[in-house]
Amino acid sequence: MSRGKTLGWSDVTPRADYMTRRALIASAAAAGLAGPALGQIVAAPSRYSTAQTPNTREEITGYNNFYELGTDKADPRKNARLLTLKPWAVQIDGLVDRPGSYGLEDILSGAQMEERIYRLRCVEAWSMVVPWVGFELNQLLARVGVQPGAKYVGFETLVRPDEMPGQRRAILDWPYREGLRLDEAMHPLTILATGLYGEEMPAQNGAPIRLVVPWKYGFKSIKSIVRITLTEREPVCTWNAMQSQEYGFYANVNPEVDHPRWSQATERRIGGGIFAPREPTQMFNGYAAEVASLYAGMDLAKFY
Ligand SMILES: Nc1nc2c(c(=O)[nH]1)N[C@H]1C(S)=C(S)[C@@H](COP(=O)(O)O)O[C@H]1N2
Ligand SMILES: [Mo]
Repeated sequence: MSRGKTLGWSDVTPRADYMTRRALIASAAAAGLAGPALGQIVAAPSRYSTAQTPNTREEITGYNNFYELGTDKADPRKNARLLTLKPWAVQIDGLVDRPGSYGLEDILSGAQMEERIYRLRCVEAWSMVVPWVGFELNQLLARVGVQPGAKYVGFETLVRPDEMPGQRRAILDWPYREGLRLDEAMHPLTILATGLYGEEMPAQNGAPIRLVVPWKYGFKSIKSIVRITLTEREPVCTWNAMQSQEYGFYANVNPEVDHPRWSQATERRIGGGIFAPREPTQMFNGYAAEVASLYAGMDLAKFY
């Protein structure tokens, strides 16, 4: 981890990966920018994308978990228009060299955007494939300078009950909070997503900026982030704090460790139709080759 000097984006984005033209337009639009020279952008699929066919935009934006906007799967889309997305800032604090409130435009200005087609496995045993647009969280962490004592990263969602009807009720202990171990946060699969299907992130999917950690149950992928805190201690996570027997801190997708109230061995792919057979759930949601080494020697039934 670099420390002691101010990092420009060019210092932390060594790879020559280029986002698609559509993704670039989306991120530039999200940042309120005119956009750089589009002609120079080369479209290249990310090596981290799955070859599976993504779910439709209708499925991805119409079947959501975003309790701030309601608990029914159709509520978030219905209530999406209530949310004010501009201006948006993210407070970055705790064990970092350059704490502060970072405007979204600033965060996106130097980020190396890519399209990442990822599998998404909800702890409720349904799944989708989503073509996100985003950038690796490690880019932002390098830019703010992670201090040596930091071992975890905590995240918080916006609290704005007048715009988020779900927050007027004590469904969860607001703000929605999540966290990762620092090595999980630094992993190249872990992204901050600002769009999907090459367009600006719909509010119901966690606009303007949300976490995506594809090998963990969906509840770890916290939406509409306003705060990122580097800590020495494991951060409080909403679902884990509420029901720790059912939702662990790690929440790695694991077909061998059942939820106390249902099996995690199989999943229902959204959009498959009522006659489609359930699909077997894969260890680490199919990302074992990339992430299993993070948990070497850990008892995954104990650290669920
Ligand atoms: N702030 C916040 N983030 C959240 C949630 C939520 O209720 N509030 N739901 C989580 C759950 S359970 C899942 S499965 C995913 C769903 O993301 P999607 O609606 O984009 O598919 O978002 C996660 N992030
Ligand atoms: Mo979920």
